[in-house]
Amino acid sequence: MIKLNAKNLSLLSEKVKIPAYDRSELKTGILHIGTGNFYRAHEACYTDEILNRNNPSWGICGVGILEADSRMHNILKSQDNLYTLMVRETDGRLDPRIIGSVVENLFGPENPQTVIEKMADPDVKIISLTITEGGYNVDAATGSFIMSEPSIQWDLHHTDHPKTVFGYLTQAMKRRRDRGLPGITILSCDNIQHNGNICRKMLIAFMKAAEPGLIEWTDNHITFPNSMVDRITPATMPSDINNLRAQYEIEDAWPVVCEPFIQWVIEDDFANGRPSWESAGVQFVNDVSPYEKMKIRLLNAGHSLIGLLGSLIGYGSINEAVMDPLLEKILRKFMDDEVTPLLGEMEGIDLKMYKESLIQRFTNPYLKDRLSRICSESSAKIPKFLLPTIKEQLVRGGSIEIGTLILAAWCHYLERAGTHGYNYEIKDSMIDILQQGALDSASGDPKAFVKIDAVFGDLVHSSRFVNTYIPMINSLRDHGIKHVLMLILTQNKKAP
Ligand code: CS2
Repeated sequence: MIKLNAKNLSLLSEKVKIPAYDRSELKTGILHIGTGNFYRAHEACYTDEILNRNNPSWGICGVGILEADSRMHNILKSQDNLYTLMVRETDGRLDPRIIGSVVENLFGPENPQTVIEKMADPDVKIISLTITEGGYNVDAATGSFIMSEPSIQWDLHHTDHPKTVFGYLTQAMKRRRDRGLPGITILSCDNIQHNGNICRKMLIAFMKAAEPGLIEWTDNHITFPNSMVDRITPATMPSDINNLRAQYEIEDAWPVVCEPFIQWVIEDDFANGRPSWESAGVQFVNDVSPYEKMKIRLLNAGHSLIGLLGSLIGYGSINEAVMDPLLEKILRKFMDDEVTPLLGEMEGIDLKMYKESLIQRFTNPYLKDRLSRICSESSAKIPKFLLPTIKEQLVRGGSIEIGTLILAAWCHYLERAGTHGYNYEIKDSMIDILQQGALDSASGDPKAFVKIDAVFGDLVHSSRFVNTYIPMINSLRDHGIKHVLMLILTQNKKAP
């Protein structure tokens, strides 16, 4: 068995691709906050590709700012920041490759000043983020920054050891301004439409309270390109670690598994240079909106559909659930009837093919993407992935049936969780509020769940929505998910 680290790279089997560049010559040009699996399968992979083509100024410094990031930090440290990317081809082939683009790793809770100083390093020209949909601290009802959030209040009063990305960025940008450094790009890589604009809006809102004098400098020196990111990256399972050992004799404590598909579309608006990621396949465009809307409303909302409905039926993984003809049909119908009419024409994109490719990607039997991953943090995902579709359809008088079913299924799933026979592993920062709403809705106040303002905003004021939702949740409780699915699918068949 060969422990993965820099010294042992040359000992690995020839079947494993290793970095073709000298990692000791790399400079850190990118600092990335949020060192989870997605970034390791996506940005770090694209960057590894361009480093192979001799671009030594774009090494990455990964930064974890949450306590929960400590395990990743320690593992990467023990492996000289190397890890294995295990690409799962649809025919079962495993294409392992060692990613070398991460050259440093810092852990904020241990040493916040080192992180702030690194962000202010003149060599660092891009700060990229995968801080999850919830990390932007947006109030779903108003679209504004949640100033009352305890960690934000902490950051306002403890500027030396912040907890949130806003506290870190503000302190670092202050140093950059005071030192007369050139601008920098803040590149959001989360699944939010207009992620760059939202990131800017939230940072400025924080600065207004924390450091108002910095806003003008920020406006003149920082760019926030919008971007669309895509690669399905399941949580790593013990069996993945064992596979790597058995098939390749690699001892890697936290490899990443992902699908072969990868896409990144970015607005070409960088304040201080960028890697030539296009040579690795990244698309640079003037306006990313159509791409992000298509991806978030079809893929991510499609995932939530399969995740929540599939959990009610009893499935464990996306591929298993999407093979169920009822779920496949409802997914297709949701994409065609409820999302596609909102997307319009997109130059260079064949929507029909795109949707077909999503079904193919979801059915990859070797990926085993757990429904629990998809359903986690739904309170942050649903407002970004699904509610805009329902709201736009309400305005234009279009169908909201399946979108509403996803919300009713979510309520039913929460209401069942923990009861006998349903061991859903639910991870959600709003779990208590959500579960209370779901339970109240089952015992007398049917609207209680969708009344949760911080998630659904004013949706409950639409009588068309309420009149669709209430029979749906009642029917789920009385007859079960399969019955409701069959009803929707057969009713619509008969419709003219
Ligand atoms: C998923 C995404 O978390 C989720 O709910 O939909 O992580 C999805 O797998 C990625 O966005 C794919 O690019």
